[in-house]
Amino acid sequence: HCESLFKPISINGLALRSRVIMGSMHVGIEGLENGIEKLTEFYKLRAKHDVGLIVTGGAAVNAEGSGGHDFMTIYEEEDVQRWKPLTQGVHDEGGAIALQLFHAGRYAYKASTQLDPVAPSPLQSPINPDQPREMTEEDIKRTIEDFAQGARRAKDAGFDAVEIMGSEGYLINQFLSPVTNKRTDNWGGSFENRLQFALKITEAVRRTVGPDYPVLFRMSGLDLIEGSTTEMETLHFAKRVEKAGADLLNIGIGWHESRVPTISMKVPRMKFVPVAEKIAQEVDIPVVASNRINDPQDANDILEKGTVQLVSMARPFLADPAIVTKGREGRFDEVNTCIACNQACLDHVFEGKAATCLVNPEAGRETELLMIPAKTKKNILIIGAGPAGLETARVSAERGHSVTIVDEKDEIGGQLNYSKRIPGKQEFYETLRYYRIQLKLLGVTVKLGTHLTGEDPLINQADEIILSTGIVPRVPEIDGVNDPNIISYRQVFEGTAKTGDNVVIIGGGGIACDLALFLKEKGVSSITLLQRSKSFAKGIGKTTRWATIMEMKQNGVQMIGGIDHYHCIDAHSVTYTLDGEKKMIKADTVVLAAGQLTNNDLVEKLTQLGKPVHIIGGAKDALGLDAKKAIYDGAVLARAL
Ligand code: FMN
Repeated sequence: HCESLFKPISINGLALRSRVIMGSMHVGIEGLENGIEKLTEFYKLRAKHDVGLIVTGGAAVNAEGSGGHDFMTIYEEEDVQRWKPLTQGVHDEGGAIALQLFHAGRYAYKASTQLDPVAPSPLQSPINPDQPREMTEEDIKRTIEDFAQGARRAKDAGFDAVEIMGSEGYLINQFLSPVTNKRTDNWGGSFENRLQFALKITEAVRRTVGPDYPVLFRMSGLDLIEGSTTEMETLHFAKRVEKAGADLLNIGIGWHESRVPTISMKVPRMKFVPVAEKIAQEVDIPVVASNRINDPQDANDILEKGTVQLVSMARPFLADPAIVTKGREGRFDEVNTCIACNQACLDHVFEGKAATCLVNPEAGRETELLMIPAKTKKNILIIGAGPAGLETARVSAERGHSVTIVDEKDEIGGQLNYSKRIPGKQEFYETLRYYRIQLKLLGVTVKLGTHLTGEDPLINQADEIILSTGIVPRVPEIDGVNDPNIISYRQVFEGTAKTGDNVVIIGGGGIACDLALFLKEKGVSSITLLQRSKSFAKGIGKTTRWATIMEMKQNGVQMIGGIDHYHCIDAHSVTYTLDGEKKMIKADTVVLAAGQLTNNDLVEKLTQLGKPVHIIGGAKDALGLDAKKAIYDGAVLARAL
């Protein structure tokens, strides 16, 4: 299966196991206690599973270029020794690993580097609080040398290759673009001048590591910034980087500050492959396509065409370390697919936390969440087949327990079944498919359409009971809220209630936003969200929230926040006070999406029966409800059973 993934290829003498590169990800694991050991285990697990070449997260080539305090570094001689266990570990698994040579330029934070960020010109980025200092001629020469010395150290530390980070709006990209480079000396002005910084770095790196060491270059295929590098310039740049000594071009998409989604779930799979294909036509060295390639069969199709030579998958290796191996073995429906939610990877990194994965909490926790067979085999009963229950079932069964999972609904997945129906969130189907297949392979008994109320043979036979019954929608305390014609978001998602053409939604969190976009796609013309808080989509992580708000605005969804008080509500109107003024809004349908409460009615009955119960996910903490936490809860609990 997936033969094209395994068609032999060498990069300057480095024979790769497959044509899949694990794309660079700063994961922040190195900043944890025993971080190097943890990062080594993280990479080893991927190396073991047929990855062609792993690229590390960006490793700073000097102090002012660092991405943050817990980012990799390669600017001190100690770094050579520091990274040796990591390269050794990957080699022990038969894998190969490249170090990414990184300089953040104006994206560096003064708060974490304690230094002024530097850039070709003193122009502040819209996503950074610090204004950078303009680099002097001397700074430029020193930085070029820093890249070269970083490459030397990487080679000494046993890395199989280096990748020069020239995309995503970081320093090298800042020199290339007329938007960020306003210099009037030899490093700015004409395109020829602006590309010199990248070329001089590539040449210096090549000189330092010698002719026989693989040097990769990550270039921006598309900046998605107004007035930035043109397509013609990009194609020309590719040829020049090749000539300067690069052995491979890895095509990055978009700058961090660009307001076009490039990696979110809403980006269609493989959307940016044509960008890499175009560049590949211009050069003779291998070209890598990147972003939203999350399926081994898709990857194989891309490579089969022969228009690019390799593919990069970054987050898909968080979701499933064995994705390439499963592709080779034709176990396609066993892949835990990256849904591009960013909730546990990129969002964590932005919050200064180590990256992990919503659909695979074991990612980044390779030394903690081990799969140890259970000492005594038990009968485990799991009530509620939402994400928390599903992960509990999977891990418990994998550990050797006899597992039964029940749900009152006719399908597994709980609220994920709502998510999958939202425009642009169809990837959730994959998570449900993954669990369905896993439970089947592991012999878990799945009883759907089963509502347990207390006394039941299933309960009597269980050694351990897990309550993962999730949540019930919260009904806000407003006069008239019990009007039977006011409906809940659940009824809308489940199709048991119809809405009119003018809908008012009470609530403005993630579910309310999902609901608005769902109704918009169904053709509802007027949608208004009302809530007390001023900021909408609050629960959604930093990396996707802006795009959700943008989408809502583009779709003409009204968002009225900061409501002081709701006076009364019925099926066709809501009366409230905003900024001291009493107002009334009319609607065909009023829908409640105003938070949730734990659904754990069963606890009392089970306790009365003398059965110990473990409560997890939304059933335990409705406020903190999300799939990430639910799956993590399941992963942890199932290891303690
Ligand atoms: N790209 C880099 O070139 N250097 C980085 O240090 C880097 N860090 C990342 C950290 C995280 C948590 C994520 C999710 C992405 C990062 N990226 C970085 C971008 C990825 O290499 C990749 O381009 C992006 O995730 C899209 O590809 P994917 O859909 O296969 O994940």
